[in-house]
Amino acid sequence: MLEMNKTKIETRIITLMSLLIALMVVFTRFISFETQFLRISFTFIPESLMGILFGPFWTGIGSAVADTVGMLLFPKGPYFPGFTLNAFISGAIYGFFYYKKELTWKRVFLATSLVTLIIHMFLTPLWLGLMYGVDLSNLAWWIPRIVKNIVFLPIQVVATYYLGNKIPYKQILNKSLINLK
Ligand code: FOL
Repeated sequence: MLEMNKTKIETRIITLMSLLIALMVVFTRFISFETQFLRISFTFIPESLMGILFGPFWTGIGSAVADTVGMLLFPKGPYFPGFTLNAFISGAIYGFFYYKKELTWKRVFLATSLVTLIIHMFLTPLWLGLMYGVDLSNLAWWIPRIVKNIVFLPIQVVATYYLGNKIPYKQILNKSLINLK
């Protein structure tokens, strides 16, 4: 009896993770703006939700799976493993900052700034440089990226704060898990 309930809880967790991974694929591949050198997406929404609920390790894994599955099913350009690493690191950062923590403005701003600096302003330009042979000393190339990140950072901070504080999905989830015990 106890074993069956444990299986049921695990099934719900796996189902929820799969749903969030599917949402990441949709947000990255379909509800996004993409050029060869720049992508604007709201993938941080399901990714942060996963971070809140499942922590750094599983969010890193989930984001990397979403990148790989998304590229396999809906290829846009050549597969490059650097972006899978990006997905893992950003997922791990959201999980590290948001799992079992109160989502204060400071905490959300810190996590978002860290992902912006490490992923969007350092690693992604590095991968794009390696992939397409971009000359990264060309300042004109950086302008759209810098503008995107300056505009997007406050949008992401406000959206994440709202997501983490105004929606009682956490209680809903806890209830549905506790009711199984
Ligand atoms: N390889 C893999 N593994 N995944 C990909 O998504 C991928 N995408 C491309 C090529 N190889 C890939 C297509 N090219 C950005 C721009 C172009 C691009 C890939 C990524 C980019 O600017 N990414 C930003 C924003 C990501 C977001 O907001 O979702 C980044 O910082 O990663």
